[in-house]
Amino acid sequence: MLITEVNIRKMKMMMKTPFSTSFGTFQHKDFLLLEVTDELGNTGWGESTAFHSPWYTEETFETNLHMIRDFLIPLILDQEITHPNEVNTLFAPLRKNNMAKAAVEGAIWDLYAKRNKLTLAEALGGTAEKIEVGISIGIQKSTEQLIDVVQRFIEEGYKRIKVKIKPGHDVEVIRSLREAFPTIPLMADANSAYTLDDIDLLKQLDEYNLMMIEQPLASDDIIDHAKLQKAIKTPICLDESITSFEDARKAIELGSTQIINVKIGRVGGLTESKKIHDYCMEKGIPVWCGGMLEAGIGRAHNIALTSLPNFTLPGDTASSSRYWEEDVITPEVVAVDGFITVPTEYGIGYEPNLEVMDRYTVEQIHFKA
Ligand code: OSB
Ligand code: MG
Repeated sequence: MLITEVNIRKMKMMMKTPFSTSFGTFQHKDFLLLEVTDELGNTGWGESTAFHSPWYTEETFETNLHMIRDFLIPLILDQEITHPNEVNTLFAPLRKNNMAKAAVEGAIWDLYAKRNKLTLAEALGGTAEKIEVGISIGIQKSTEQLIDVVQRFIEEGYKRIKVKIKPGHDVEVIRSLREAFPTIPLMADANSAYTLDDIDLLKQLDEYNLMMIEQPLASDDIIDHAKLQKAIKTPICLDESITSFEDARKAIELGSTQIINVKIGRVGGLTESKKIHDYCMEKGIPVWCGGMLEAGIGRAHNIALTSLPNFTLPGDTASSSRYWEEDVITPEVVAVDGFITVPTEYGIGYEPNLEVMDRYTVEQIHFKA
């Protein structure tokens, strides 16, 4: 297929409720939507998942725009691509900037699937008809409020509850939650807020039967995580530290992680995500699909990826309505009793809702071969 056109939309959407983590609070999301067109008029959609500030990783939506506009589009425009697996190789001379690369690569995967009359899930080799999802809950004003929020999401059927922790907001919070909900599948995400000096505190979490603790230590570390894992029983799940297949291989080899959170953007695309998935499956390491507070296009990509067989733990891909007043796809993503049905239409399986999209589009930039 020949890529003949690319359209970038700069988007801004307000979150229904602010989302707080150890590194900051999200009130809105600035992001990019990409539409690629081939010589036959097929189209594919991608979403850049970077945030407005470099809190989670070094990328931002502005650095993504710069990379996509000035470096990545020139590499794919007027370019013959046989399979989306080739995009990784085309982008390899450019270092990092994984979320920018993933947005473009994702659009090409969608285009490829549509052109070949496949669902994106099928194109990736996924087989699940429905996927199990959990929910990630931001830091709340009080523990009472957190318990109310957890109660509400359990009633909605989410299959596991993830709560954010940070220094001063950890063991006591988890203790209260466990007391209120003795048997729910529960986990904590620290977003790199601790160091090995906190080892005694992190050990205390072993009492509360957590499924895992996500990214307790530095965002670029795999050495200290291996030391920490030797000292605690709770399985460590790496998020920020895994930016490639090579990171995953090394972290598993060192014993730094027992579970991996795969985010398509963080690892640079669907091809790399699948490579990590396959390797983890071989090594007996379960994976789950993380979230970046995506709008519908990104959410659809997550669902397709999660249909692969080693996504055995519930991911963070919740209903569109958990984040947005209205989403940019039709139908919106809906989790029923903690399950999302993998769509059966070709490509990402959801229609872009241009009317809604236009309402939140700040600017469009068009490229033609
Ligand atoms: O660490 O997974 C994370 C949100 C923003 C930044 C980082 C993370 C998160 C989440 C929410 O946990 C994921 C989602 O619901 O999309
Ligand atoms: Mg995380």
